Amino acid sequence: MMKNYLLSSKIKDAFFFLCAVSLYLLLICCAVSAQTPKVTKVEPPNWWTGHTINPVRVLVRGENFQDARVASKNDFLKVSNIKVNTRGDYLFFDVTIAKNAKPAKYDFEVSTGSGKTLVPFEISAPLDTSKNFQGITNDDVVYLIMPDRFANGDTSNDKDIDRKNPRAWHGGDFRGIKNKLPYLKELGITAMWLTPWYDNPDDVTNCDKPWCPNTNYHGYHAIDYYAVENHFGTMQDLRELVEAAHQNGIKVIQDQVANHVGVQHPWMKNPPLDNWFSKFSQNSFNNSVLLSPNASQTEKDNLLKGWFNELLPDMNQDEPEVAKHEIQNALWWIGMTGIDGIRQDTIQYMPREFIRDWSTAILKQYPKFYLVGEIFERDSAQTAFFQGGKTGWDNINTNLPSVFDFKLWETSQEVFTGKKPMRALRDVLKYDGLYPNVNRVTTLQNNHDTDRFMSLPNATIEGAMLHTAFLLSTRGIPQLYYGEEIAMTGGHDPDNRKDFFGGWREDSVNKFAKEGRTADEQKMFEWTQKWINLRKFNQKYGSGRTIDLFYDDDVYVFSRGDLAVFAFNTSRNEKKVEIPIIKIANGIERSSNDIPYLITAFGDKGKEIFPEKDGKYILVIPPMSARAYGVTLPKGSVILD
Ligand SMILES: [Ca+2]
Ligand SMILES: [Ca+2]
Ligand SMILES: [Ca+2]
Repeated sequence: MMKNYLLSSKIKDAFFFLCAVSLYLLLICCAVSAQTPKVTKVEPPNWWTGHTINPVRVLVRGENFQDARVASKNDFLKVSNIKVNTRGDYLFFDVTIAKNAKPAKYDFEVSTGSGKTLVPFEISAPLDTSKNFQGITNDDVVYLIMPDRFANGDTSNDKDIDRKNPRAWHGGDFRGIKNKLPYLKELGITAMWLTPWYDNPDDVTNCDKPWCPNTNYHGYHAIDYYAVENHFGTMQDLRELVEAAHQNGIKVIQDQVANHVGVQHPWMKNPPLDNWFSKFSQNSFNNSVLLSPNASQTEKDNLLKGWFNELLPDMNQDEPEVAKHEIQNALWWIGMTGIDGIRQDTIQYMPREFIRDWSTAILKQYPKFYLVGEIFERDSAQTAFFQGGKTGWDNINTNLPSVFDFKLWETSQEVFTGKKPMRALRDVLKYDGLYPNVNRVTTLQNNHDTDRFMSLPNATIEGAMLHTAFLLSTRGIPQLYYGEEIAMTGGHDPDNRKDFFGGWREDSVNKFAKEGRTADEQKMFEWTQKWINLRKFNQKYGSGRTIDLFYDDDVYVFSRGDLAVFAFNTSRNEKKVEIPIIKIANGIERSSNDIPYLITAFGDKGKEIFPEKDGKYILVIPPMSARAYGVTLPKGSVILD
C-alpha cells in the first residue's frame, strides 16, 4: 500500500513537474513571439537617384533582427545582400535605386518569425549642382571657425553653457555664423572651414585632472555621424547657413573625423560587428611609419589601429562594412548640405587604401570637390606622401587633392618671430618638388590646435603682419584662423579658442566692427583684408610657379606666376637688393624693348621700378616689411593694384 501510494505520489510529482516545464516553455515561447523586430536608427536615412553610389548600403540599429528578411514595398528600390550581426541588433542591406525612382518616402519591411516592422527610408531631391559642391581652388582664401566660439545667434539652443569655463560649451552656433557673413565678406575670405558639427555628448565630464570639468564643444567626439550638434542648431539651420554663405560668395568646408568616434557613441556598447572598432591600444603617434618602406607590421598596426586616446575608439576601416559606411557618410553630408569641401581629421592614422577609396568615391560624384587631410607633421616629405596624384612606394595613390603644410607654417612663425633667418622659408620651399601639385597644398596661418601668433615668444604685431602676408603670397591655398585678423592672443588649447568678442549679445565690446577694435587690431584687420584682396584680384598667381629671386638671412624675394613679385625684409634696416630681369620673365624670350617693369602694390603704392641698364632691378625694402609688386610690360596693362 505504502509502496503503491509512494508510486502514485511520484507519478503525480512527475505529472506536476512536466506541467510546470510545459508552462514555462510556453511562457518562453510567448515571450519570444512577443520579441518582434524593432528599428531605432537607419543610416543613411535617405539617398539620391542617379548617385554614383548605387546600391547604397543601409545599416539599421534595433532589436530582434535574428533571421530577418527585408523586403522593398515598391519596384523602385531593390533589397539584397542582407546581413544580421550575432546579437541581432544590427541589420545591413543593399538598396539598389532605379533610375526613375522619384523623391518620396519608401519604407522597407523587416520580418522575422516573430513579427514585422518598417524601416523608414527616403529618396531625396538633389541640391542644385550649379550652386553647390563647388570645390576650393588656389584662388580661394579659407577661414577656420569653431562654431561654439564665434557668435551666438540663437539662445534657444544654449544648453548648460558657461563662458567662464574655457572647456565648456559657450553657445556659438550656425545662426551666429550666418549673422556674421557680412563681416566675413568685408574681410574678403571666400571659404570657411567649421570644426565638426556631428552631434557630440552634451554632458559635462568631471574628473580629478586639470582639464576637468570639460565638454566636447570642439566636436571631435561624435556620438552620431548622421546628426547635427544640437548646440549649433538643426540640419535646417545648417542648410540655411550653407545657402546664405554661397549667396555671399563664401564656400563651406566640413570637418570630418573618420578615424574615431567618441567613447559615448552607442556603437561602443553594442558594435554593429565585433571588429567594428580596433581593439584598444594607445597610438604611439610614430607618424612616419607609413612613409618608411622599412617599418614593421607591428609599427604600422600601432599607427593605424592604436586609439587616439582611451576616449576615442578607433574605427577599423580594414573591415569593408566600416569603410563603406564612412564613405557613404561623407557623401551623405555633401548631398544633404551642398558643402564645397571636407577637411579630414588625423588622416594619417587611417589605411592609405581607405584614404584612396574615400577620395576616389567623393571625386567620382563631385569631380571639383576639395578634400584636405590633416597630416600634423612638420616634415615636407611626410606631408607630400599623402597628397594624391602620385603613386607611393606602397603602390597607393591617395587621390587626396590637398594636405596641410605644417612645416611651412612652423617655419613662417619661427622666421617672423626672429627665431630663424629669412632663408629658412626658402629652405622649406626647396622641397616643393616632392608634392604632386604644390599649388593645391593648404597653407595655414594657425589653427585651433596651435598657439596664436601673438602668444608666441617674441611676437610683435609687425611679425604677425609679415606672417599673414607671407601666407597670402606663397604657393598653396591659404587658411586663416578666426581672430588672427584682429591679432587675438591665446596660448595652448583651450586658450587659443577664446570667443570672438561681439559675437554674444552681452559682450561689452564688438570686435566685428571697427569701433570696437584697438589701433593694433584695426591695423591687423586692414592689412589682412588688403592681402586677401590682392590675392583675389590677381588670381593667376595662385596657380603659377614660385621663382626665387633673392634670399639671405634678412630678405626673401620671389615671383609668383610671372605676374607678381613679393619681397620680405625681417631686419631692422632698410635693404637694397638686386634682382635679375630674366627670372621675372620666367625664361620667356623678350625683345630688348619689351622689358617688364615692376609696380608696387603695397608700400609706396603705384611706384614704378624699371630695370637698370645691366638688366637688374633695384628693390628698396623698408625694415620689417612686406612688399608686393605687379609685373607689367610697357604696352600692357597694370596687372596688380
Ligand atoms: Ca546658441
Ligand atoms: Ca549634442
Ligand atoms: Ca585608425
